[in-house]
Amino acid sequence: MSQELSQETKELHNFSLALSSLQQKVVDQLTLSKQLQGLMPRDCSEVMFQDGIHTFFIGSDRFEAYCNMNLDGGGWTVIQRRKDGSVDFYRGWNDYRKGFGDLAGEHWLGLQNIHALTASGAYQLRIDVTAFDGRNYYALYDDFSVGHEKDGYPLLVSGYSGNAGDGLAYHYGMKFTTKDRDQDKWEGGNCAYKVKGAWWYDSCYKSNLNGVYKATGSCATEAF
Ligand SMILES: [Ca+2]
Repeated sequence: MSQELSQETKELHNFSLALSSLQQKVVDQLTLSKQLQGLMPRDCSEVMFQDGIHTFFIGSDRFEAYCNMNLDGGGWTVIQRRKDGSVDFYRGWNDYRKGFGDLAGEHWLGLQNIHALTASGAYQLRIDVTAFDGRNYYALYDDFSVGHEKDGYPLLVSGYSGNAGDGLAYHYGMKFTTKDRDQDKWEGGNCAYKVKGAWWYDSCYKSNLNGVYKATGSCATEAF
């Protein structure tokens, strides 16, 4: 009897040791996963890369984006680029949600990625545009975020400086509208359909950076 008990005690002891080792392994895994997360960049400001496409991680999400490491101190994660009209921007909700185009050329990063990014920390937004006369202008916003999909990916942007004019104040708090999802404030119809774009339309816009691409021409300055 005593021998059996002793055997059982021994087994229990071994079991306890095994359990403790298992617990240690679980702790190690958690530590490792946290350490890896720290090593995995969430945007271009956390890397020492050169200009180009890089992979980022936010929580369990993984996405690719183009980093501009030269402009205004570098570290900029590009969320939209248009330069030659090679990519069609008159698209529906799903494309604007997940992103489209060529990251090295014309593209839209995707509302889901932009939301995940701007929900993970504090972000500035910088917009650089070239006018039809060839001059460059910029708008810098100190605070920029895009809200959750269930709220319509609303635009929250403030703290303007620059020489392009504040074309986003009018759009503050607006939901995102595409030709197949009217979330704008124009009761007469869908702004995206009307002006062939996709944006945080009110009724309808003072900026329309996903609108029809034109290499030459003139532009209207009044809100439609
Ligand atoms: Ca409408």
